[in-house]
Amino acid sequence: MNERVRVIGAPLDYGADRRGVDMGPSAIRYAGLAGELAASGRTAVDRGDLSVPRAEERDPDAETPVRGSAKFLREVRDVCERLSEAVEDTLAAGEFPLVLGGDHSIAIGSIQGSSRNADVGVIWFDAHGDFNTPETSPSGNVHGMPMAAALGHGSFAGTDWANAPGVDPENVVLVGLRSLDEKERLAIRESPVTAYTMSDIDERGITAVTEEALEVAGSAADGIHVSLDMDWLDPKEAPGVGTPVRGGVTYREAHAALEIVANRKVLRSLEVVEVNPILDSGNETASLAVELAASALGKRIL
Ligand code: 6HN
Ligand code: MN
Ligand code: MN
Ligand code: MN
Repeated sequence: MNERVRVIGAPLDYGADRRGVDMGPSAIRYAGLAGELAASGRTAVDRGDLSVPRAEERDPDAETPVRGSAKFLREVRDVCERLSEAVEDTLAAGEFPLVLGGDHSIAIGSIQGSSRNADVGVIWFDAHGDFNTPETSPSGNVHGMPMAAALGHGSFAGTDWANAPGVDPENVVLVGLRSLDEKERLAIRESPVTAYTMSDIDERGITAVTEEALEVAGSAADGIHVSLDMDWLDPKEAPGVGTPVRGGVTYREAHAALEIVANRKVLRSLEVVEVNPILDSGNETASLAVELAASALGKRIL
């Protein structure tokens, strides 16, 4: 893992219904990101935020494969293309990309950027599978689609902006599932990805599940991209998210998982998404996002 961290803000909220997640990068910085990265023994450089046009000035249906089926797809694509470049350039410069969301649709860009000309595994910590396509999505929100987009499913197939050819679905692991749409559920079952529900975590414990996830994702030759959706945590710990689902992982389980990730030393890129300061209580979710990023980057108590 590269020692120098490059922070890239992606204040995108086109992929979700609830406004406010565009303020996530600011809230995460305000919660003390720079200090925690230093406490993790990293030197960090903050490249600021990618520019994202205001949603109020855009037509959600300007470019969708089926009308209304993937809202603001053109805007999401535009930001993801630039994010993909930024992540690729970061790795090429020998630095570690830390991407701050923004809603989860930005993962399309980070995964593609991280896996260009490389063989990369993905661990997706999330209450949701984010495995919809414009054809299956009940909401039309692109933040419910990024994993399927990266794997080139549905109308994402053959597009050059969404596919991440460097990611083999055999090396993709979803961890913490507890809310799936019906067609999304079938797509996950039919796909070669590995998926752990909250029941798996209940039965086997977070340590065993995370170690197994690292085993599966870590067989990719060039490392792992971790995508951390803050709604992976229980809403009691992380209330500031747009699509909370009861029954998530605890504060300690989340830390344990990301510490295990850090111990493996295979982390190639990291993103933290879905922090919505408007829905948060006292920047609690942003603070937790900072703590968990620090754990993943190697911060230790002793
Ligand atoms: N997230 N499955 C729902 C949908 O609209 O497709 C929820 C997606 C949530 C996405 O939290 O990143
Ligand atoms: Mn480039
Ligand atoms: Mn998600
Ligand atoms: Mn989610």
